[in-house]
Amino acid sequence: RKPTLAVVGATGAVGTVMLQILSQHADIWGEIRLVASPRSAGRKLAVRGEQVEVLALSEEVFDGVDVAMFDVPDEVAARWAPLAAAKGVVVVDNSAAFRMDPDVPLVVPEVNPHAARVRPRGIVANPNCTTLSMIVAVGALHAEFGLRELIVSSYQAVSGAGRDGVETLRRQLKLVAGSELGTSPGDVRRAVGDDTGPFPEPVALNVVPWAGTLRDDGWSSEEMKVRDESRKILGLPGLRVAATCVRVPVITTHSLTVHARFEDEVTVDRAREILATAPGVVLFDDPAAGEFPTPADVVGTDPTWVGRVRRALDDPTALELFVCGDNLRKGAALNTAQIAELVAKEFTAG
Ligand code: 2RA
Repeated sequence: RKPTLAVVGATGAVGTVMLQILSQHADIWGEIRLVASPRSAGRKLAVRGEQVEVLALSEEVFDGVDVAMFDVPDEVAARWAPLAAAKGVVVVDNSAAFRMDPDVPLVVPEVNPHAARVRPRGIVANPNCTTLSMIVAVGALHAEFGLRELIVSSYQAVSGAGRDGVETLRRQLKLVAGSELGTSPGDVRRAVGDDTGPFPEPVALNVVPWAGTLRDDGWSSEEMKVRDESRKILGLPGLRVAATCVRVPVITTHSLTVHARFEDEVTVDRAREILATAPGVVLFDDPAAGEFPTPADVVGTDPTWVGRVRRALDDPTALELFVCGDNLRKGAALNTAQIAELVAKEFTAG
């Protein structure tokens, strides 16, 4: 039989992409139920070419549901995912509420698909978009070379902060367009005003070395997620990881520079072969021809794009990469849908 799916948070930035993906992927689902906050209930959204009414989140909404994809704030997921799981629903959750719970697998289907089968709490967690934007490429290299250390810097798109992030950048871009701004200290700040939306500083004509909330010793929550989640997904609890997360004026698609150190010497030729054949990865790397991934070209696509593959000049065991991934697709909705599809196979297999 075809399993019943609920999409919880169907009206958000990621929920919208979830519905597009459900309309594009093979139609493996029976009923698809759309769920959101009471504020959005009654709206109709298109999925699989049909208009479906959005239902208000309640316990009853999970009656008869087999799998639920959640994209809601952490505190909403923390309350509702266990309630749904208690009704027998397998919850695939894209919040941070359960990612580091030892009884909740953290799954990237190209890297650790088997982890999705062991879910003592009935919940499978989807990683954060920053981790997801590079982990498929890094995981493929790890499988061959054995990863020892990861040093990354992110260049994160504003849609990682939701619709508010996108609206903030668009508003600020209008305020600075066609101007001579960006030539003296504080001129951009004065032009965009005090309302910097979800960001601590203006993001138009700027880069902001901050994403998430403050954690111990000056680290951001986003940087801690990259470290903790990479370790869990790769099954390397002692992996050395250092991340610096930066917001840039890009609407959608996170980019990262990656310095990855491995157990033994690596060659660029072998690394390129691995990246060229790894599922979910596109190697796009010919600097002489001006070819490398950029967010403006990658947005709207599914794979993890890799370019600028070099061996570190001072360490023959390390590689340098530039990686781009659409933070709303692979970084959120797509990976969640891929996990849900893995779980769905258990139902269709009987
Ligand atoms: C961001 N990674 O880009 C976050 C969203 N979960 O802000």
